[in-house]
Amino acid sequence: MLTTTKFKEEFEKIIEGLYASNLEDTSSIQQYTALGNFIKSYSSDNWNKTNQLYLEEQVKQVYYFSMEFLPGRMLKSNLLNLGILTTVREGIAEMGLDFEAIVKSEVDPALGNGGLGRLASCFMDSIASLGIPGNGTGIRYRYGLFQQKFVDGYQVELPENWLRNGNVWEVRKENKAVMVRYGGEVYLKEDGENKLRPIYSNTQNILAVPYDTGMVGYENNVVNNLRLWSAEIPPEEEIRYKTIAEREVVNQITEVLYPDDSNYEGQLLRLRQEYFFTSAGIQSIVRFFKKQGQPWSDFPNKIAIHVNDTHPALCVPELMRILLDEEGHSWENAWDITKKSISYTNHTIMQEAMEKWPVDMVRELLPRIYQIIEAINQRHLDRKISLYGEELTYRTTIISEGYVKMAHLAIIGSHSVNGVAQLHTDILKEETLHDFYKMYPSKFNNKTNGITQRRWLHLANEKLTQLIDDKIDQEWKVNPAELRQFKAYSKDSETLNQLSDIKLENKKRFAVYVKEKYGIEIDPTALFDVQIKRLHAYKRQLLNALHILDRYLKIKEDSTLELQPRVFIFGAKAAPSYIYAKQIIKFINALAHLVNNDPDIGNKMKVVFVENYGVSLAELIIPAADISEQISLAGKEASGTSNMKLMLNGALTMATLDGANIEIKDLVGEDNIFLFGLTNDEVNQINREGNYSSIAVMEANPRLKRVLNCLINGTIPGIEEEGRVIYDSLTLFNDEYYVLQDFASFVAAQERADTLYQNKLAWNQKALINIASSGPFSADFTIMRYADEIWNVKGKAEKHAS
Ligand code: 26Y
Repeated sequence: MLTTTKFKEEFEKIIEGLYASNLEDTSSIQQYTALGNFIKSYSSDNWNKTNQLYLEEQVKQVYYFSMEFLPGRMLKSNLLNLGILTTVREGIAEMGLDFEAIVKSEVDPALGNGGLGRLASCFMDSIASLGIPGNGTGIRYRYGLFQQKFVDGYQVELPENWLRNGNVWEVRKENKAVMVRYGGEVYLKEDGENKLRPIYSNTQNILAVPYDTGMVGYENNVVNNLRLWSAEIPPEEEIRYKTIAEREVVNQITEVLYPDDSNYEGQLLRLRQEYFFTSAGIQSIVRFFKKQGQPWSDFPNKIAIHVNDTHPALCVPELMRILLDEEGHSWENAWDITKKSISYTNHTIMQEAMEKWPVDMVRELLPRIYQIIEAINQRHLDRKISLYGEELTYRTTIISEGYVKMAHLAIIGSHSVNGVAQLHTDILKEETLHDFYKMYPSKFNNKTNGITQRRWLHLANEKLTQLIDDKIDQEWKVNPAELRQFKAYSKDSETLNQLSDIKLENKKRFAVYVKEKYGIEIDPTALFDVQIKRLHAYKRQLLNALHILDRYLKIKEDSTLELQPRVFIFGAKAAPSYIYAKQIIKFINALAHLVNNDPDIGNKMKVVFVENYGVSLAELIIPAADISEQISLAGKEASGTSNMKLMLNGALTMATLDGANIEIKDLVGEDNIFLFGLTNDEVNQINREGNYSSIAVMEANPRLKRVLNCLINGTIPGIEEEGRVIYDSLTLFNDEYYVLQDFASFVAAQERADTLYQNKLAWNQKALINIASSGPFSADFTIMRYADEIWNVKGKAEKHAS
């Protein structure tokens, strides 16, 4: 047991050892580093023991391959999971230090774009907390996702040098490095035993060095591993690199994260990145497996390889390459092992985000891998044509029209394909991947996303956590389904008042941030309306903005109007190359400027667009939200996960029937959610009929027409160009995402929300029901399903019953 006294002693020793100075002379960054070191050594025993245990007991392990991880700050989450948060916080306070300042000194590693990366990190937390033997595999980017600043309302991107002050959590393991080979020539040569062996020449060899970070499980003594790979020049090949430019090519491989999440760009460097970490990861798995000395036929019983979207889909040919070329397996054998070991999650149905690589590029960069992909494809076609005919089979080809289609490779090379919410999986089966579904119906399954309640409730909303503990005790912390017991308090006025006090506190905390950062005063008693996610046309931040504009005009028209005061909060980064998204940012910022500075408006409305939205800001905003805007066009958002986090913190969802919103609706009931807009079926029908006219919709709705005119008539200063582009996209170009079609029902739903907010009791009841219904979205449950139904791995203790 750690006592505060013991902690203080050790902490002061670390400070002295690290900085040769007294506490008073240290900065909060130094204090943070010291605390990080303390935590690392406090948990190192368990980290080591966990590794040893997995090795000795030869348990099956999962390797979760993801190009992106968004772990958020780790100091507090590690303390929480180690069960020493309270002790350490007390100790820090007793030494006269500022705990929150120390916490904020940690950089938030932005090694991902959005939902997919954050999901990977929620999964790491749940895998460790369930005691599942699991490892993350990814890239140690030198620079994370760009930092976003607004200059005159425009997004400006700055480099994110997250390693500036070092990284206490990672451990460099140069003794576990492996070599990744690119380019050169390869040909197959008889090896004397009647086997063809590839001979490589002129390859470029890059050293992949792993950096490991402990993934601490919740109060269970488990510490799993997240392994991020970094590219270096192999020391023995230094002599070959004559110029700085040549060296740069190597450094570039893991230099920076691609900042795009929905628009595929066929860049050679990205393909290099993808092969770099999949090859390094697979090599290190095979090395570990061989160390255990088990028969190869046991590989799929000991190893589960999960590919998070297609970015790591080269796992398929890379595992084949090693089995064939280095371990001498027959094709049939290698293929059997590969398919049985690998599983794949799809995160999008947006065509423009589907990865496909030009054949020439793959062949040149990865000649042997390309040969293997060709052979996989040929065998696939040969086998399936007789069963499914040419037409269907050719639609499933991996290589076509000069491209390698990564989703096809991932599906053919794996035993499981899952979507991330029920509707998404249905769309994959019925539409996007229908041909594959016909071929392999049993591969397809749904795994609705989940979130870790530890970060998104325990840490982000300590007061609410305390209230729930007081009412229903602590069992929900290890079995989140128990949150449903909180429903018993939905008519208890004392609890409802406490709930609303907590929300108010959280709103005040956010208001302080807004005031300090932007000088904008927001009223914590107003309704806080929140949309936080990447900026993309299909997510329809525009619809939200048009509603704001509509309100603004209403108040301008009649200043005596009694409207529910609202604060509209946005957080969103746009991909640097996504011009339209950037124009929408400028438009919203200009609208915010207009609204916030208009004396006629005052406190009736404020618009805040926070800069540089990311995990840490989400932790501040989500507990303060009253309304959660989940307003994508039905059929477009695979799942969404901020919808779950906001619900867990008592926000009511303003939702289209898209992604996991549908499951939220099923859990809370239609009375506890605001639904609006076209359904997926309706969208399909309109698409089929092909007679949508956004201009007709605009002409039929004078209020909408008035709003749209403001984009081009100078009402909003500073958006001459952007206003025109947006106006045209919504009218002339017929509004691809049906923003205008859904406008009227959106505004009506917002009016219902205003009315309900007037009735505090009714609102708080619904908030409570949302919190109490959110247990099933725990990532712990999602991971249990992956473990049972896809990976076939077991956790340490079956204490979590669903
Ligand atoms: C190929 C490259 C351009 C690319 C890079 C990143 C393509 C996609 C992505 C990331 C996609 C992503 O974050 N998708 C989101 O995944 C979440 C977790 O499953 C879902 O909740 C969310 O609906 C989906 O948009």
